[in-house]
Amino acid sequence: MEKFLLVLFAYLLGSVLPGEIIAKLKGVNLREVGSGNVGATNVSRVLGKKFGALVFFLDMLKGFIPTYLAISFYGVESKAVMFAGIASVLGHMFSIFDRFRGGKGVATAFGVILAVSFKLALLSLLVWFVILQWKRYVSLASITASVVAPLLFLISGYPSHIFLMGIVIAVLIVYKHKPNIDRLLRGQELKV
Ligand code: NKO
Repeated sequence: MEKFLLVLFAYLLGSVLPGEIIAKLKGVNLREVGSGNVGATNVSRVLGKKFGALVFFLDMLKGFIPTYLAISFYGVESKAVMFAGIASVLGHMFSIFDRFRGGKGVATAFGVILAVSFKLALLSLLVWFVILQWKRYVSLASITASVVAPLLFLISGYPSHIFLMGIVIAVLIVYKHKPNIDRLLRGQELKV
């Protein structure tokens, strides 16, 4: 029961979309500008870097808090960690407060990884950063880092459900980047 409530909390917290709320307060509808996404990248495009950083931080906390709680209560060996992590990302991507729309899950997934391992979070961030510097596409950096992150869990000897959590989150992130992938293939994706 407690575990179920924690997973529910993760989904509900994930469903709160800081990007959308902050943009609305500034009188902007993110769906109509830039990439149309509610994530940190589009907020940064439309409202500037400071707001982008704020949205990244808040979206990241939505993954970090429930996953960290699950690990503190039940230990990383518990499958509750996997369910809490996936639920937070699902909340962000398919928000109950926004007719099951939402963001692409990258910052929230980063928070989940950070709760499991500071070292692997830093490594994922490094992958993201290197691809961004090299190719100048945020989406490509996010897709690559999300595919590499579960492999890092695998080779670092984490329990198999943590690896599975990473795979599920990576598949969800790639799925949500479908419009970006189409634009990348057509050479129409926006560079930074
Ligand atoms: O507007 O469609 P867009 O061009 O905005 O946005 C594409 C973008 C959407 O994601 C975001 C969040 C940006 C976060 C920036 C810092 C990310 C550091 C991530 C480290 C690795 C995450 C790995 C996840 C693993 C499962 O992509």
